[in-house]
Amino acid sequence: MTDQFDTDRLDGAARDILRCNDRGGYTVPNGRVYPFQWNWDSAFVALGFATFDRERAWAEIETLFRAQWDDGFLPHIVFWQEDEGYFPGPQVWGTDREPVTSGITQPPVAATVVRRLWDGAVAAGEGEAFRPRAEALFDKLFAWHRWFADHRDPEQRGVVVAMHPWETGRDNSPEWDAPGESIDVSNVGEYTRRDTGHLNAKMRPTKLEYDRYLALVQYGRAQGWDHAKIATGNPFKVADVGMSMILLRANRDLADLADILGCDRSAIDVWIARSEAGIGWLWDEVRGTWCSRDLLTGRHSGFVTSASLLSFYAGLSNPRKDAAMLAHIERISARVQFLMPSLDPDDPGFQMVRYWRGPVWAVVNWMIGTGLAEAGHRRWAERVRGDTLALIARKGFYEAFSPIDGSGSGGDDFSWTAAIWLAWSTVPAS
Ligand code: 9WN
Repeated sequence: MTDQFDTDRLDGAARDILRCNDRGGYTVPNGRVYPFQWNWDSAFVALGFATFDRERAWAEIETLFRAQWDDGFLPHIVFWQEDEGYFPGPQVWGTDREPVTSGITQPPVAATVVRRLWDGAVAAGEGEAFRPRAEALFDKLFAWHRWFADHRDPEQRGVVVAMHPWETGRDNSPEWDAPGESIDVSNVGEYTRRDTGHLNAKMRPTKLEYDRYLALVQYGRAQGWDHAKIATGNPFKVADVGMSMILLRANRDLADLADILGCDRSAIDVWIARSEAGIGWLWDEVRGTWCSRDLLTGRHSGFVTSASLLSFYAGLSNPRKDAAMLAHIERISARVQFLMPSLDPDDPGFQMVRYWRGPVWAVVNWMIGTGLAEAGHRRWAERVRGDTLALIARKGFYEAFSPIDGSGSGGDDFSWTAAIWLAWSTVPAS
């Protein structure tokens, strides 16, 4: 599949993007639109660096964890430097921390990445050199995952309850439309968005969605970013299928790391068991899909999204549900040129360029493809990988892509897209 691409040239371009977006120990997703360090972006970026600069890959994660709070919370943005180009900036968040951070988190991909960095170091005969760094990161990852158990699963269901759409990383997914209606936006006040100054507004969330994002930031700030208080009274509490699958996977990788490093894994095993027992709550029998579920109303979203397909990545195995998800892939593949759209193209709300309502995201494809390959669905895994590479080779390193015609959407020269290119250009999905 990769033979049709000019792999050497594209590998070089991808490395150049990572180097260019490197701000010294951390990488911005895109210099103009996102001038700070983002949590799950950095995890994926480390996968890219690992293909040519192992030291720099580890540093990416270590820098992120320098912003960890004492209770284990790991913020979604670290504002290492001032930059007027992004809204909402540190003053709006008002977390009063050093370094300055946001007050919400993002999907916990990092443990899975550290597990891979470790394997890479061992394969290169450098395991012992990296062991102290792996041990230090293990403790920090463990503290973050414990924070999830303490603050993002208030009913102890074995899922991850997002307190903000930004926390899910899938900001304007239609999964948040109905739950978002209970957010009071009447006191949000005036503000100026910066994203629509950089990018076509058609590719971005709407004004109503931004009002809701800001109302939730104002709510968290009014609670002094006390996550226990937020978990009790937040007007938005949605068990996110994406984060729930990603955390289950991350806990499996963290447990493996515990074994490798000789650390205690008993608490991690409890979290895994709780997830395995509880995640069925996110299966929508009517729609026949995994999807998010509003904790406040108990309602399933009913949407088939790219996050629905992370069940394989999570290591879940159920013949009936797996068959249903594979049937969704088959159906969707007949409707689009490039897998995997972030929303089912048969959904009336599908929009090919509006952010998380249609476009393909390379990082989500990496997780879907990895999971499908591990579950033995190699044909689909290779299709997802091949489509990802074809999109990038044809159009460039965009933030996301139309699944219909492949056009790039969002920012260009995007770090995580470059990273996934590097992680996938030479090796099959695994
Ligand atoms: C808000 C940086 C981030 C990604 C998210 C993506 C987008 C931010 C925004 O950009 O979110 O966190 O302002 O749109 O949705 O997944 O981490 O690339």
